[in-house]
Amino acid sequence: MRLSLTAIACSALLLSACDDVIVETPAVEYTPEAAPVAAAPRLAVSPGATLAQAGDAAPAPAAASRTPSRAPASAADPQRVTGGPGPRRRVVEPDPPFVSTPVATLDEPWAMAFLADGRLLVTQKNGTLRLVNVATGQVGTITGVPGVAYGGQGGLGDVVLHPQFASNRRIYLSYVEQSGAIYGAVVVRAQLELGSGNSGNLTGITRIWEQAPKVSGQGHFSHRLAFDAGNKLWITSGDRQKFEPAQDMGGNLGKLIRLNDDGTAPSDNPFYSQGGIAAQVWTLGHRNPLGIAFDAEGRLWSHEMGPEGGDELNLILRGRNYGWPLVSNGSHYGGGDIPDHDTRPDLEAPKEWWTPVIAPAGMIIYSGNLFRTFRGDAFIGGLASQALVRVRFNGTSAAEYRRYGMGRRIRDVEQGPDGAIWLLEDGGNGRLLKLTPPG
Ligand SMILES: [Ca+2]
Ligand SMILES: [Ca+2]
Repeated sequence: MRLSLTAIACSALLLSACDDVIVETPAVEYTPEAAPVAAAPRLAVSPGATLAQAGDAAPAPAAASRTPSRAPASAADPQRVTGGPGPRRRVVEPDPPFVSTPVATLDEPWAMAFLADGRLLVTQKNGTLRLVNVATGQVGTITGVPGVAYGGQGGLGDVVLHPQFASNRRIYLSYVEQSGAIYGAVVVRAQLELGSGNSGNLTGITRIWEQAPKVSGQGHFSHRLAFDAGNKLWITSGDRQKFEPAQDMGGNLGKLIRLNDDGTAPSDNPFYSQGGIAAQVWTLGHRNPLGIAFDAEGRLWSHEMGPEGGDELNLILRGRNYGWPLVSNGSHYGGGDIPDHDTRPDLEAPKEWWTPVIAPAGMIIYSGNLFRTFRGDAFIGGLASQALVRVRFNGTSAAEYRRYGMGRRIRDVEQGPDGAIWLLEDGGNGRLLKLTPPG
């Protein structure tokens, strides 16, 4: 193990913010092997933790009982080395490291995506697609959105741009549809035609994917979307609160889905040779994944809500089984036991997990230049925890690093074109917040 000069300096000075220091010494390089991230402390579920039951269901007034995490200022924490060759600049992160500015107010906002011109598409759960001029706070409406089944956890869901949006004007939307007494999420693609004054219209709507089977109830749709650099579309598909379908390769509930941009299954998917729905599947054994993001190395990370306890952050690996409902570090609501992940090493364990729950929703892995010390860290919205949860990675390890109380349930997180971080508060009169460095 190589001990860095920075580590020695941090030990000597016991600076609480030492892990945010970027040191002026080109001779010292961060090596993952030499700087393991300390495991986050585990707190037992408190007697009052029944609020966790509402984490992914309905707005909960109380916050989770776990105290905001401060990673120990140990010499083991990796320093952040940014920039190219040459002298390092010393950067000490302010605490808190951002100021929050409300920009607009929306009705049950759920997801957002920036256009290249800096304006922001925002979905509202009731089926309305908004276009926000974030410079003025003015909010317009994009018409032509298909009818959605609004209720429970369902409605209009995610919105993402095709990687070649500039030339093809294509966007992708997820939403819930109803057939009689059963429900399921669908994904469509459409052309976005922009009008004047933050207005616009969708044309050429084409359905490219749907949950199968449709089932009763209006929970755990998940239906978060992401594109990778190779134009593949990723869809999180929740277990619809039906448990066993997450292990059934005859359906796509409780799975992570990987598709070509036209909805067909790529021939290099892990279960492609099985045909049918299995051909769409990348991973299985998921519960309610509401956040998905790629890191700078192209690794895919997804978080998911646990039951009573056991929220997870998973590194997504081709063809793996993530265990739900066979194992969970949480328990069934009301205390029914579920074996923990460590009882089944054949099933992929989370890289970080939370009990009590944070109720994660939305996620970015920061790659901007506005917050230099944020680069490479994940920022996860917290519903029950009413927080922005920051996770630091060390290769394929991950641990909560900071937790910023926001006083409201946070539904989604995005990174803006200028590197600012944007949050959507959950529920009626949910505000769009812009986070920028203080001062
Ligand atoms: Ca799991
Ligand atoms: Ca358990």
